[in-house]
Amino acid sequence: QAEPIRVLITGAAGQIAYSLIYMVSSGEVFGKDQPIILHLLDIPPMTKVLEGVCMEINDCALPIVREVVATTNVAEAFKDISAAFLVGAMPRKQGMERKDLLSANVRIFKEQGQALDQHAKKDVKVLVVGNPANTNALICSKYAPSIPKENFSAMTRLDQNRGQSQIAVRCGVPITNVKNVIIWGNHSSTQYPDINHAEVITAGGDKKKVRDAVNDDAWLNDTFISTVQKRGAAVIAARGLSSAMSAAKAASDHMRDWWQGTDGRWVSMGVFSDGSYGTPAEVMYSFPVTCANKKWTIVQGLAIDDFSRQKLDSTGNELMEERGEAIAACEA
Ligand code: NAX
Repeated sequence: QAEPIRVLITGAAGQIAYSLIYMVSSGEVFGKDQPIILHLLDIPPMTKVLEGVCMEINDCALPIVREVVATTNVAEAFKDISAAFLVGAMPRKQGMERKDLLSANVRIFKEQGQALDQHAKKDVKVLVVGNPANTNALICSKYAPSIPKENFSAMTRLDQNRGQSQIAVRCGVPITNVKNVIIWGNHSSTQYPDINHAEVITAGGDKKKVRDAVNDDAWLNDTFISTVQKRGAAVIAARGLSSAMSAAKAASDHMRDWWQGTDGRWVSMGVFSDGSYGTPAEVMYSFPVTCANKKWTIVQGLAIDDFSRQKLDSTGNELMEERGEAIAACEA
């Protein structure tokens, strides 16, 4: 049998982790035959909650979980890990400006980047979920120079799943009939959910471009985009809490596809931009990618019309601004 791998989940006492821990521990992500040693990190005030989570992990009687290392010590948490879900971050408090939140969080990700550099395996795969996810991932990579930049990513899969689900409902087909919805740019309200290259197998069994199948440009160019962009706020308004089950599902989809490959399917991941599609280089920009052999490759050659161009640029500009603010906060 395979040797166990060490998998870190930070923010382990929080609400996303509460769903994510089970998804990872059930074999969904790394495979049913891959034993894991779970590393769980949270901050000292959450020690007791973390103990409760550990009790429940034991009580789940999970065959692939060989050991649980629950800790508030960063070095111990990052030691010899092969994969990391960086979920833990400071939530926005009342009266806090976006800038204050950004500088508090990027400092957490600076420290965790340094810990990755010193303690993790050099081929570790890092998924940043904690917001601002793209910029946190960038900072993490900057402070972990011994680990390849390609090993860092930010989560926009929840936005992709939200977009695909909106199209599936609108067309009255199962979610598996919808392919290649793209999220470009930042995981924020400037993200661009793009259906221009997406396809659907219609209820009648025909394969069509989503634009032709839906046949309602006003809905696609306006309602669809803003519904996906504002879905997080809609969930908070309804539930009184932010998205957690769907965020955990998206995190496990993201890591599973990276680890096990996509078989040619496109998925969206925030990755280190090489300037493809005229995007700013040196930011973590969400692109359509395919994954094979634990590596992602940006899908190339897609036509970008004027409407899309403007949206790709505006989310890229926001990432450049965040990058400047984040680097200044880390060097202050
Ligand atoms: P919770 O507040 O329920 O949990 C966060 C946990 O992180 C807490 O237990 C907290 O103590 C811990 N934490 C704080 N600082 C830490 C540190 N330095 N090291 C380790 N743990 C630390 O939040 P939850 O709903 O789980 O959301 C977590 C993060 O995901 C937030 O930043 C949130 O904004 C972000 N999200 C990102 C999404 C994405 O698509 N990229 C979508 C969902 C979610 O909103």
